[in-house]
Amino acid sequence: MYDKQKRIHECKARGRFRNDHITPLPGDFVAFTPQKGDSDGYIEEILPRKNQLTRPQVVNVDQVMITMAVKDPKPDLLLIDKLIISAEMADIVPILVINKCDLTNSADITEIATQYRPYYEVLISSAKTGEGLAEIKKRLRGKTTCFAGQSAVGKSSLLNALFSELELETGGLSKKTARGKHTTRHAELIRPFRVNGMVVDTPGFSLLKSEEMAPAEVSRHYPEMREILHTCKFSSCLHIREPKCAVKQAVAEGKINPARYERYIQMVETLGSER
Ligand SMILES: Nc1nc2c(ncn2[C@@H]2O[C@H](COP(=O)(O)OP(=O)(O)O)[C@@H](O)[C@H]2O)c(=O)[nH]1
Ligand SMILES: [Mg+2]
Ligand SMILES: [Zn+2]
Repeated sequence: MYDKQKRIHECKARGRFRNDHITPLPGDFVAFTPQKGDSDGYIEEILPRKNQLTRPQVVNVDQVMITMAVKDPKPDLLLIDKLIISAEMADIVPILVINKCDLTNSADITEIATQYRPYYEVLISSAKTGEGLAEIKKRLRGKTTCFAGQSAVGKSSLLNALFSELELETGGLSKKTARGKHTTRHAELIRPFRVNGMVVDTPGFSLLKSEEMAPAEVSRHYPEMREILHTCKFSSCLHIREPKCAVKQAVAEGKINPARYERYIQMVETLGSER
């Protein structure tokens, strides 16, 4: 735990937490009593959490670096859209990272970036050449950040490149070091900044808790749709087959990206069929 002077205290949880089945988790803010010349302490109270991821167990996540590769693997933009929505539902700011930019020309990158740029921050990187790493690092400082995205997009490689002390497993292989093999199959919590700022490397797929959502709610999580929803003829409009729909109108006028809209329909239809 860090105090106001930003000193570290190694704390134990009071026994009553165990009795109440409360476990302090990475990312918690707590009230604690320092002991023995300030180096130790007891956690007295866990302050309210703004969110909680289940796998990995981490709380108070500020932002998620939703990572994709421009190719190898081909970006799954429906997954990206889902991750954005689950992040926003948990009060986590989504930031998109398009990695492996060394593998292709800028037209491919622009095609993806323009779908998101008006509404979300989009960073472009290469763990191989180091391009864009400084931009990512700047945004990690002082925040609790989770990296998420398809397997093999380069999440662990980015973190290794950002923080030279890390030896995360990449490409399914351990980074070979003098100290031998480092094998980590589960999520890793990393505290790369001396004072605050924590990073969670998740293996492959989204580990954000998926929330229950009614199909009619989906469009509220699209910034490009949100402002015009109230002008649809029907308040229950799903913006797919209904007449006098402001969203369909905006797509026709080129104000909403057609690829994003196509994926919106897929999202609503899968939700509908799961119910
Ligand atoms: N060319 C290129 N390869 C990369 C880049 N980032 C990661 N890789 C490679 O992609 C593979 C998967 O990377 P990894 O970090 O394990 O992905 P993760 O599953 O998202 O953690 C590895 O073979 C990496 O060497 C990059 O920016 N450019
Ligand atoms: Mg990894
Ligand atoms: Zn509509």
